[in-house]
Amino acid sequence: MGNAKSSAMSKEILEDLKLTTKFSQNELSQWYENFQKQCPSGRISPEEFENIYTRFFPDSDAKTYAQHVFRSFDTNDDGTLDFKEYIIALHMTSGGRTERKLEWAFSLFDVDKNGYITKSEVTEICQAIFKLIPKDEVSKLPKDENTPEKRAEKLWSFFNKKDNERLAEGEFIQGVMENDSALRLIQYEPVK
Ligand SMILES: [Ca+2]
Ligand SMILES: [Ca+2]
Repeated sequence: MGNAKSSAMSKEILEDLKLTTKFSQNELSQWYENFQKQCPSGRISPEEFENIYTRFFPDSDAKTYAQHVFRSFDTNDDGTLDFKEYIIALHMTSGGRTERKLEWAFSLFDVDKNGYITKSEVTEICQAIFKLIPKDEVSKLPKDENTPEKRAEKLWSFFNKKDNERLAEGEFIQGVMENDSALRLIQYEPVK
């Protein structure tokens, strides 16, 4: 474990992460060490990522959602997550309604990464979110959001767009900022 060479983070990456996240040098070094232990190759594969999600959602099917999240974290599109992508993802997804988190949510919904969200992309993510929800919770959902299609319909209605129109990042963030229901519908928080 005490291999100084493999656990030392490159200075460049560390400086970059200190600038782009709110994490301290200590925190970053600590996480890097953990990351190295769990992931000696230094890269997380889609399968490893799915396994992490599956552990968090043992009563439902987290695979599809994990694939979407993976895509949104893999900013350089090389099919793996490196430490930097992982930490930036961690930074972006923590916190309730920060602009960063919503920027990330936008990239989650922008399935084809073209800079806009369509209603069919919203439906696709709602389908993935639905698979995360355990069956007994689905039965307790409000009538107008108890299927992926209804959830997508309701979410889309907050953005004042026609079905064939598309949504830019600023419009998405503003819409979610202004609506607690939209904020709730873009994510799934397990009942604790
Ligand atoms: Ca990558
Ligand atoms: Ca898109």
